Amino acid sequence: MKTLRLVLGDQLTRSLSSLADCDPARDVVLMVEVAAEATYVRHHKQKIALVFSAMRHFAESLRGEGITVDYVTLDDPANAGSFEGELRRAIQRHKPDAIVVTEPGEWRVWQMMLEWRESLAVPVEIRADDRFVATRDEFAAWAKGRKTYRMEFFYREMRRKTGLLMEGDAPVGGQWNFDAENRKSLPAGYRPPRRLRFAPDAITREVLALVERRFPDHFGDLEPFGWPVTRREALEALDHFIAVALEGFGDFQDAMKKGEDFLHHALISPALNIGLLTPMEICRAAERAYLEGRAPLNAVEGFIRQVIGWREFVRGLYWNEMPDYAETNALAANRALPDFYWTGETDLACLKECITATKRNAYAHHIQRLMVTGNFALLAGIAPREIEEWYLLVYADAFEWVELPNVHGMVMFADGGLLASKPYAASGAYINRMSDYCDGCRYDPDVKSGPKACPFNPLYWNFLIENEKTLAGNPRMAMPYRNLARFSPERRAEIRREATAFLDKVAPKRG
Ligand code: FAD
Ligand code: DLZ
Ligand code: SF4
Repeated sequence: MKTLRLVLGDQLTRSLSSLADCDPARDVVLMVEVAAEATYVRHHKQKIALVFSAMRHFAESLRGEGITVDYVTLDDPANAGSFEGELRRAIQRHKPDAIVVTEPGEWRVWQMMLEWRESLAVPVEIRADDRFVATRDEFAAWAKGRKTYRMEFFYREMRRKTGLLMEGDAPVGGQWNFDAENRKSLPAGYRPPRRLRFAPDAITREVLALVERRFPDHFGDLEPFGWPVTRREALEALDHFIAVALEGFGDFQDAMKKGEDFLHHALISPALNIGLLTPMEICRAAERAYLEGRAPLNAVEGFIRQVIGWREFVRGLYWNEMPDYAETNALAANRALPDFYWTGETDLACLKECITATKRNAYAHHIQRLMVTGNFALLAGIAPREIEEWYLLVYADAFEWVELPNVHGMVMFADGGLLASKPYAASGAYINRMSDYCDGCRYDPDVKSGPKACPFNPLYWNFLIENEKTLAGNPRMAMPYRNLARFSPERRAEIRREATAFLDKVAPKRG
């Protein structure tokens, strides 16, 4: 039986379920660069370049094994522009008996695949994506009967399942979680390790030219482009992270520093999310570093928790809750995304720093995403859809299964607390404590009102006032609401006035 095997741009893993029984003598692997995927949101230029270059390299490596790969480039004059159009053309060319695909990472594409089973003349088999630690069914079984989902409990299940950092049934070190040790700010004069960048080869250079030509007005700087685009490069990046940065990953996980875009973060999410690495291999590599005394437990546990905890948890939640999940708006947030999210032109120094880094790198580290651009969007009451689209297109690692729960649930609390027990709302004091961004900002994090006041301050209290009905009963919000209760009516009115005047200027209400 001749099988056509469609491999998507974030499925670049040799052990992919749709490639498992590939017969090089008969089968054809189909890979397609299509305008619909490059433009359904206006992805950062580096993200398109990453996906296309990694696809082209993956096709080469399959060909090296003797597999026939039918690769359609974006510039092919006959390119139909969509997955379905290209599948129809490929059916004409190859006359397969069956089509095999691995389930996609986005609900949108999942719906397309379900339709193909009805609309294409050839039977379509959709296989599970087994590149995750937990299956969709496992998460659903764990979630059943729970009103809210908490990562920490799911994470313990994943530790037991994988045996990572386990001694029998007990966690290594006697604790599941060492997060309390992971909130250090950087010492003065601290210099983080230098990170690996990969010089574009001929294939990548060709893709860079294509992206510049076809997507000149998409967000972000295309060059310098240094992301790993092959499995070999991704493994090198992983080794380098473990050798130079993992040691400080825990201690400085929440720290931010001007001009330092990467600190001790792994920089592996783009490669991991397109399939060049697998979650278990990166966790085993980190565990080995601990066992061999090359990295401390708080760093290694923290890192493994992000991967088999958060990453698996948000994926499970996404598939369990979609499509209704994306529609919720528990805080009725409805303001427009400020223009400066696209330009970086703002006098709030922290936002300027994180947004310009995002433009430069198609990357920002977690705490920048959560506590700067995310925190501002939460406090300002930006419409969830607008901020979600921004996060989906600006980062090289953004695919909806991982982006949406992080933005909708973790940042915006739009799911009313299904994912997080409380909103991650913070005033300027938090940003000042965890970064040096406030030094030299025209605003002052210690000033509460007036023209010098850090805008995060009135916005923080205004957020609490506006959402009092929804949030005041949350036990984890008891302290901020106790503090708010001490404010005089005049002080509350002043906060409302200052915050509204600021927001009406940068983020007018929709509708
Ligand atoms: P590190 O900080 O070194 O962490 C190691 C790995 O852990 C990451 O590569 C990632 O695979 C995993 N991880 C860490 N935190 C999370 C998390 N909250 N959810 C899922 N996986 C996690 N991650 C994405 O991969 N794609 C996204 O589109 C994405 N959008 C985000 C949006 C917001 C608002 C927030 C707050 C977080 C988002 N994250 C997303 C999670 C996290 O910020 C990135 O995974 C991380 O910054 C990637 O960089 P790194 O490889 O250097 O990660
Ligand atoms: C992100 C992306 C882009 C920009 N382009 C393509 C493409 O041309 N062809 C392809 O197969 N995949 C692409 N991707 C990744 C898909 O958007 C991704 O596979 C789906 O969103 C499902 O997760
Ligand atoms: Fe950001 Fe406020 Fe600090 Fe300026 S003072 S960098 S706006 S937190």
